[in-house]
Amino acid sequence: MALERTFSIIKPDATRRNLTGAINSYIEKAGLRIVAQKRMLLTRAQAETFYAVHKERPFFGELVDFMISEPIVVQVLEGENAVAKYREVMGATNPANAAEGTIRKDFALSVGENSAHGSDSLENAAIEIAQFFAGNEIVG
Ligand code: IDP
Repeated sequence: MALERTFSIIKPDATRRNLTGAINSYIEKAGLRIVAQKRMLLTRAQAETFYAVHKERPFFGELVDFMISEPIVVQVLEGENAVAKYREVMGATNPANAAEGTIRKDFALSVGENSAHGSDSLENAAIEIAQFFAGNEIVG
């Protein structure tokens, strides 16, 4: 197993309900370290770029509107196998299908307002981290 970094977003439905600390405790209990973190409001352009892979999907407009509706918290998480591990800690995209004890099972409101984002590959993690953090903002 390798020490990896993944990119995480605590989404607007969660910041709105004051769940940043609660979600961070799921992350830390899983053995992942939060090595960078900032609260910010995404611009529409940033949200459209971040989710560009979904631009042809019917929910794209709704997703972008949601992601800019309230502040988000962007994070870099570090640990053994961090990409896959954080996907496990988050649970399935649709909270109805998420396993017990996962972030999405416990906090998500719907398939769209699902509280957390985590990179789906090591390659995408590096791209997403670079979109939001300068190297010297990440302290492992
Ligand atoms: P992931 O976040 O679990 O990787 P993706 O399929 O990459 O899931 O979708 C990205 C995000 O788009 C989801 O987390 C969710 O917020 C939103 N989304 C996905 N499917 C739907 C849908 O059917 N309706 C509304 N929003 C959706």
